[in-house]
Amino acid sequence: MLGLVVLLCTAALPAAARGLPEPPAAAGLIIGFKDVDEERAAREADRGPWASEKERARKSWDRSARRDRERVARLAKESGVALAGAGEAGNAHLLRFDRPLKGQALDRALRRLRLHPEVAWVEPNVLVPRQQLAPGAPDDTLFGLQWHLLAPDNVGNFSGMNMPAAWSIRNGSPVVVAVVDSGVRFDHPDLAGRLLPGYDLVSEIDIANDGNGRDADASDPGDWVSAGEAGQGMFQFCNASPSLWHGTFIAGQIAAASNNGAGVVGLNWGASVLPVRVSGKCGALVSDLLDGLRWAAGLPVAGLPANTTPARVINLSFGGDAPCSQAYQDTINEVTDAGALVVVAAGNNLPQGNPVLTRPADCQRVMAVAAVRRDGAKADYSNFGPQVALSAPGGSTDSSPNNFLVSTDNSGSTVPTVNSYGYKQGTSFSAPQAAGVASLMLGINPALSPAQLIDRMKTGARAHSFDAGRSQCSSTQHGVCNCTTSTCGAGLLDAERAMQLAAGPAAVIVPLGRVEPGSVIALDGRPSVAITGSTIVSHQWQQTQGAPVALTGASSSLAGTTLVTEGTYVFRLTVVDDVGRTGADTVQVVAALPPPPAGGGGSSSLLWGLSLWAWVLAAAASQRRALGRWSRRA
Ligand SMILES: [Ca+2]
Ligand SMILES: [Ca+2]
Ligand SMILES: [Ca+2]
Repeated sequence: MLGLVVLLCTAALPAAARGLPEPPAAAGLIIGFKDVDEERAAREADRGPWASEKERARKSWDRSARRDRERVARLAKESGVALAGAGEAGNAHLLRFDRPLKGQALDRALRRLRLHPEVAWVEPNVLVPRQQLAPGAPDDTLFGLQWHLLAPDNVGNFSGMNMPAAWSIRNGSPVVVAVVDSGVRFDHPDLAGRLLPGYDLVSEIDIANDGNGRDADASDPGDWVSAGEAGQGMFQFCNASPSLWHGTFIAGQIAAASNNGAGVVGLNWGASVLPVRVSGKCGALVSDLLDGLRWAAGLPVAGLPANTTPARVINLSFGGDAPCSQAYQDTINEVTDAGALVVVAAGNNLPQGNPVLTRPADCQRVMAVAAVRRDGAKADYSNFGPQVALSAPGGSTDSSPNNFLVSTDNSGSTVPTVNSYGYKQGTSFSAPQAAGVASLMLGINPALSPAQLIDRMKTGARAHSFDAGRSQCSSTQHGVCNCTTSTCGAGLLDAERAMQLAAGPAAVIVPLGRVEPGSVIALDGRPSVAITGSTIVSHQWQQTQGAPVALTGASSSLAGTTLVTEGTYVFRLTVVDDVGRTGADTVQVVAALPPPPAGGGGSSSLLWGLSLWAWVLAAAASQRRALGRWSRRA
């Protein structure tokens, strides 16, 4: 009852009192006539010689406009609307009020004209405000060095990600992006306001370097390896190295404070970075890394508080020297099923000289990102292979001039000192490009699943560059080479195209797991959604894998079938919205007898997630030299 009273009171209040923007006053009405103007139609049809036609068309327009003004005046009089004058509004007709009208007076005039039998439609003639300043050129002082954000010019900059055009669609989406990495420098001024607390999951004190195991402080204390530590004990395979501030750099790439007059620009000006610290000195334990993935996605991890800000996108810039394992794949499956896209680095030629993908880049359902140089060539360090989704700028020292990526950094070579900006290269830094763009897409269409994000980013990718002077990437040509769709993914990441493709409907299917053979299953696509303002008008199911089965209700949101034989089945749902945009997704179901009782324990050995830094370390010296050159150039 109270609600009803309040509602009615609210409705009776003027817009301004309700906190709504008041509708603007109208200077007149724009009117469309129901009948086609015969003279204008004749003018369109009758086309004489070019020179005389222009003159004839002008006279014809004047003639019909004069008559139309008389008609507007007559309509105004017949409708009882005071008229100051009549004119044109493009191809439509204009009725000028003798004074601006708003509120009820405007409503009355609109209604009266609409009721006239000769009027097809009426709209108020209002002032259109100036467009808000396009965020095409943020004022961050280092934006000029962020070549990889610019539109491609197809001359020197082939791999620019087209961010200014993407930002004109939307420059900020309040999406949580986890950076599962070395932690962050919370006090970096260009990350102010962009960081969630996150968590520190580094369990071994020697690796953690913060004096304890897992704790709530995800700040990066530095991950240097001293000459005395290198090659000893747990650091057996590590060389001496300075601290790298890896997570801080990636956090800035994704979500640095943008258009704040300082430092660098992030990809998503509204994202929150969830720092999930899993690595310290020498890298990360696989166990910490996989726990970190789970926690990032909001899944429970024993001994840790619940993550109240689960990530929709997870950036994982790690690699290893082993193929994807069940542990990785199972965790990735669960994280993906929880709705988080796992974006991974393709790897930096690990194992040495071998460009094939290793875990997690070769795992299923992740988005593996290879690195290209500014000219679009595969960066010499980047691994590649058929599992790569697409390529994005990763910086390069081997081109002339150097084209590193610039982002938030720290000057400390051991413990943190001055927060600064640094220059790096690696697939560690091509993956965050895709993570940032994915987070922007989720702001437009939060219903997009990880698979749909990958699919749409691949669809929107631009063609790889080609230079006749370079070899095609292959098992024997894996330095700087020409990418193809079978080596470096669907193409070059294009943020504008990806954002445009985000707006279609999202096919959403209720997940199916494992069933026993003979089970009747429901294929449920009812959660599918169109973006705001559209509706889904059709559903279509089809089988894409497994022994053929008959589907019932294949053209409805809820279909069904019986899985008679054991095996893996995949079904695809395609939805179409009312303006013809499509979205699709697949669901996998395994028909299998229950497994026998498990026996024996798995080996939970100290597997190392060999971080990609091993390679970064090797390049550290040249980076520092190059940084000097940049400093002089800048
Ligand atoms: Ca700790
Ligand atoms: Ca800590
Ligand atoms: Ca900035």
